[in-house]
Amino acid sequence: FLKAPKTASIVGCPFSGGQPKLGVDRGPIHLVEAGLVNQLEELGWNVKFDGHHQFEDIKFTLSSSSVDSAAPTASSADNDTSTSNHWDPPIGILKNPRLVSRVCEEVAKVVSGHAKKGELPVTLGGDHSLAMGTISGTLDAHPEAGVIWVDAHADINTAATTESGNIHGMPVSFLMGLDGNQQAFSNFNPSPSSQTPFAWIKPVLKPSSIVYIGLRDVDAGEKKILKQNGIKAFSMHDVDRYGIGKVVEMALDHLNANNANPDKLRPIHLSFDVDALDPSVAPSTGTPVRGGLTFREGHYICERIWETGALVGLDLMEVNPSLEDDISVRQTVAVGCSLVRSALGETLL
Ligand code: Z70
Ligand code: MN
Ligand code: MN
Ligand code: MN
Repeated sequence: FLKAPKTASIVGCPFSGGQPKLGVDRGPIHLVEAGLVNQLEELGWNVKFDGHHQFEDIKFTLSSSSVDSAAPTASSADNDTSTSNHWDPPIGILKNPRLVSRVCEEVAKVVSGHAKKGELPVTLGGDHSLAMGTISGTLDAHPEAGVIWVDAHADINTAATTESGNIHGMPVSFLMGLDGNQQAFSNFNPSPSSQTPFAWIKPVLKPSSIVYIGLRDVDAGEKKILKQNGIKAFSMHDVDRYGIGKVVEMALDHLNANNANPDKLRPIHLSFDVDALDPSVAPSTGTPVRGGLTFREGHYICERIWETGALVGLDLMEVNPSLEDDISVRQTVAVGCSLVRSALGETLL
């Protein structure tokens, strides 16, 4: 089986442009300040962390190359993702499309670079649009990898189905190169020569290469997409019916169903949105949905995936330390750290 990497590379991504609520960009800062690096070292990992990534240069480049040079220069408004920057007007209703795309392109390079050196990239978000970068990066280094996506949401809207225009609800559709994006972008393309901002994303993720766990807030358009593409998804209903133990086995079996080499599990990228957990467990997140995973169910998923020895990439997303009271924030940050520890080999005994 896969040899477990001994070096974990923390990719801190203070980014919130994929959704409108301020504060999710401070998630990675809180997770690291809570001692995550030390905690992983105590588990025996060599941890690489050279500071959080700064996306300021991307904003600067985008704003200075803006066609709309007569508009006032963006300043304090740059951080306010609830209104669009003059240099990044919506495409259709998609908000901050150029910024999200460029940030993810950079994250993809960073994650792929770490993974190709045999390290385990651990990306701390930030909002879940970042997974366009992390999964592109993982699949660049491990083309045969499958994805386990743990979330209350399917994050598979296309430009044709999204009702919010928030790109954190869309990353999976871009990774799959779903039709709804191409069509919508060609309708809104301002000049025939200009590429859509997301042109760099290769449609690397096959519908059979992802499994969801924890879904309970899926848009009507997304349900159609899941059905039409035959995508495997375990909702909270399935967790209730089968129990989390069985659900994770079925998820692993699905990813390995057509595996040419049954003795060797496919590599796994685990993308964990903290809102998969019940709001009583992880209250400080942008879109809490009741009826979520318990503390143990969330940790069990991480522990079991670690146990396979196949983990090659990990995301922990959507911790927002500016939502709810201090105690809730501390609780959510602590749970985030402990999910990462479980995925990196912390055992109960
Ligand atoms: C909705 C949308 C979403 C997270 C909300 C919600 C998506 N389906 N994802 N919070 N983490 O806007 O597309
Ligand atoms: Mn780095
Ligand atoms: Mn998500
Ligand atoms: Mn979610």
